[in-house]
Amino acid sequence: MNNNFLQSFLYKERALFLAYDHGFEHGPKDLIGKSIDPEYILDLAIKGGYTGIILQKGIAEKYYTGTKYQRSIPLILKINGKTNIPQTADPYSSINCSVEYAKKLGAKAVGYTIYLGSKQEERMFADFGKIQEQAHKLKMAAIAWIYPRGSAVENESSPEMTAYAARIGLELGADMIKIKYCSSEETFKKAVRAAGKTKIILSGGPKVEDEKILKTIESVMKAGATGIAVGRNVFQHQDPLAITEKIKKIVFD
Ligand code: FBP
Repeated sequence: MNNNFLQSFLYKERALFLAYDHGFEHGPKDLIGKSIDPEYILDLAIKGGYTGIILQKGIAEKYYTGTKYQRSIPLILKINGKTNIPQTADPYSSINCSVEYAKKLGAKAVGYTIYLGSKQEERMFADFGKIQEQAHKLKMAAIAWIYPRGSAVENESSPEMTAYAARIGLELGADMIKIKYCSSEETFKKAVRAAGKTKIILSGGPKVEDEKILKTIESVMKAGATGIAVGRNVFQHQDPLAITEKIKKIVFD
């Protein structure tokens, strides 16, 4: 069964998402300068030509739904989240919004984080199973953030764990899987292959030098990724539009 639920998020069959759920995941310390203001981020996403914006429910309600932004950029509503305050070895990220409500807010996709290898992984597989079916019933895409994390995980970014994350996404029926970088183009290619017909996007990561993030993006695109979801490397940059242009050249050209 093939679906087209991702179509509104693709340009030249590629995806470039601006992630903005860090206020929840890491706290406002990540949102330096103007990036504390959701309208600044939404304007940036539109000016920068991003093909999707990732928000949590409250920001969507107050800044996106029924506004000019809703008419200009498709929304991926992140429907679970956790903070980094408890030092939990085996994390679980709880659901704070239903798929139906995400649809009401104008989302065309929902996003859900799974911590592969956490002692609570089975709860997340069960959650995602229901979310995926509900999303497809409502003609929305189900995007899985899959991050190896937990007391049983020795190396969160090993090539094996990265490919395992990709494969789990395929087997769970995700339309798109957001994974972190592993060591090289070669190893990332294995993850892309493990995901089969499910599209892979890179999760940007903490702010690094321009050259490093651009090289990583180049390497994942060569490995067959569909695109990237980037947050801190753009909105923590001194010139977010300039770095966006450089990223776009790699992703779309
Ligand atoms: P970045 O590009 O800033 O890394 O954003 C991607 C993302 O997945 C966000 O959606 C999320 O807030 C964050 O990374 C979670 O990262 P972690 O769980 O590693 O702290």
